[in-house]
Amino acid sequence: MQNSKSTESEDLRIYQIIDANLDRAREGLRVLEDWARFGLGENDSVKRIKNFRQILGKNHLEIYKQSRNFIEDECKGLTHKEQSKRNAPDQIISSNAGRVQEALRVIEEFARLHNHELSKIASEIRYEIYTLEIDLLNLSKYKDSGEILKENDLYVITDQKENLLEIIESILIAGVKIIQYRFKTGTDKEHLQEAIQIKNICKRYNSLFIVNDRVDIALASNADGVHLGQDDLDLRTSRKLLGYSKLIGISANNEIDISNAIKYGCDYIGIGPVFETATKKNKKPLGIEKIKTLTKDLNIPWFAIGGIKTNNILYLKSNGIKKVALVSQLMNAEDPKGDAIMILKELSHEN
Ligand code: TZP
Ligand code: MG
Repeated sequence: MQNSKSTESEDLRIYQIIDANLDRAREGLRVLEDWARFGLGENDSVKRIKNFRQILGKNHLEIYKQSRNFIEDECKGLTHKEQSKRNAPDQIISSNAGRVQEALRVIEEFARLHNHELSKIASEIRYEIYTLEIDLLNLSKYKDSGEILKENDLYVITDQKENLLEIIESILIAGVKIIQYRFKTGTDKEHLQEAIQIKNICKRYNSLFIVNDRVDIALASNADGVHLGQDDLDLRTSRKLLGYSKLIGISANNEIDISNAIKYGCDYIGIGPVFETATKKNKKPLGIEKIKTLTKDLNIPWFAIGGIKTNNILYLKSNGIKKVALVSQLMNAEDPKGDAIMILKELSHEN
């Protein structure tokens, strides 16, 4: 049986463990909070994290803090070489979320006997941190994807081709950063299989992979986004299903569809056809003037589409149309890489 002295020193050791882990959890939470605040501008997440920090702060009792003065910690200041390798925000989010989860688990275990309330709180917050971590990682990725959309003027849409993977790789080598996978015939199984293959290639080139028409294939292939036409699943439902983990692009060719797309929070719009195109034979071209009118107050990224070729890009640019999406010019090219390089060059020219 323990005498009262050893019980007292055991209590102090437990208090010290709780004290150290409350500090750890609160520090880790502060890192996550600052990324949510300054890195992502995500007020909801900031509030959520601040709330956890405050609950832990309130439960950081004086007896825990006092225990620091009694027992020397020989391992103080030890670092692990992995710590110096963390630099990308994603790694910082993951490692700090992990740190908070571990610390809370320790608190949960050691507080169980003498502070049941704290043990319960630690367990509840720990579960919330798992989802918070995923939310922050998704938001970070969503934000990065949005930047790629903003910064890149060429958006390439695929067609069904025997050597599609080869074509895609060659245009990615050329520097294309946005690929939309468009399929119209075949089984869902084949679509998903090909989507995953293309996603993997795009990932190697740090390029966006967007799935046309299908929210389910976008989710299953872990795409960066989905592109929806007016007859596809509506934007509000799609956002509900996807949350802010994926970009949503909308095809629109009139004022109402454009204003609805904006109202319900799409990330970019494809507007066209600008010119006549064999890829969408039944669609009447809008023409340049109409496109200019439709887009004059747009302040999200938008891409003109339809009949855009190497020979009309400079003309579009001289009319203020700077971002373009195209299918056949690159899908049917003899030299997709060469053509992509030429188009990228034309788009980047100041004029
Ligand atoms: N939406 C409006 S026009 C179009 C789409 C998908 C097809 C564009 O294809 P192309 O071959 O670049 O003219
Ligand atoms: Mg569609």
